[in-house]
Amino acid sequence: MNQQLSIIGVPMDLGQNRRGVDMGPSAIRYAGVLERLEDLKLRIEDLGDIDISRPDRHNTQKVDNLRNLQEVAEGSIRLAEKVDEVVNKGSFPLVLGGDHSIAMGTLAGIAKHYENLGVIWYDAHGDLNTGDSSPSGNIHGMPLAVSLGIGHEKLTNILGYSPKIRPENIVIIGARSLDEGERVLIKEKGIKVYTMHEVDKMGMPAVMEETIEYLKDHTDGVHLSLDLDGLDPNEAPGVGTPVMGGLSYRESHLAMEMLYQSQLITSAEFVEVNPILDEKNKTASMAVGLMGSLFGESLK
Ligand code: HAR
Ligand code: MN
Ligand code: MN
Ligand code: MN
Repeated sequence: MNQQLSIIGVPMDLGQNRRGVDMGPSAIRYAGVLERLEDLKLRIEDLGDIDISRPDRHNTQKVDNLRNLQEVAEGSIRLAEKVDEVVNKGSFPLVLGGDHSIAMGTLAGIAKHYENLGVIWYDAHGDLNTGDSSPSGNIHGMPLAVSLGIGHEKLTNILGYSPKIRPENIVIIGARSLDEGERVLIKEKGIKVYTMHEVDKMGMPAVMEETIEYLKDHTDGVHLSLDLDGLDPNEAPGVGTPVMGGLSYRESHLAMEMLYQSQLITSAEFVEVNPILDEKNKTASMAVGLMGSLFGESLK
């Protein structure tokens, strides 16, 4: 794993309806991310936060069932440009959300540097909706589809190219809330998914072994997109769209350790931390704990 690391905060809350997730980056910094990773002898720079516009939320317009389309697209472009810079100088981008719509920008900045970027989508949701299939119009439920080139052109064409990733390079882990349109897309595109059913049946060690084996041979880099709602809301309550029956902290910690040992991960983002819905910054602390595990804290 690359030893120079660049932290980018994205105070984005326009990809969904609930207030507070824009404070995620602050909460994660407050939970000690810099100190924690510095202790691992990583060279860290904190690039601060990307500028996100603050429209009047009472008067937002939906375009083609896409809430805050213009503002989300603009923020994603700014993030993509920053991530691109970081990868260009050979540093590992560690992006802190913000809602999951930011993954479109992160992936846009990263994928142009790879022929075959792999993606691990650790999430209760598939985030494979389009304006047509979305029950909510919330763009945070769409970034994986957008990165496959499916969706509104303003989103799919960030940084002027599309698609960013191929369906066979994606592994979804922890899914337990998939909409009908998302199920169809998963089948049609042959996307690999370990739902909670598979995790329960196989156990996390086997899921991660298979995931690593699957991605190892045909990718030249792997991005980890970790939505904190992949974890169980009893343990990680500070998320906007909790779904019961999720992954435990121990399972997630092990998953991160196995990824560290694989040395496969070349970029990462931790999203959907909402400190207003949290209990004593527990979810942000959990995110920081998982980052520690991802960078080898307990194994070095
Ligand atoms: N699938 C639902 C929708 O599209 C809920 C999406 C919730 N998304 C996130 N990201 N929290 O995973 O509206
Ligand atoms: Mn210290
Ligand atoms: Mn998500
Ligand atoms: Mn989710």
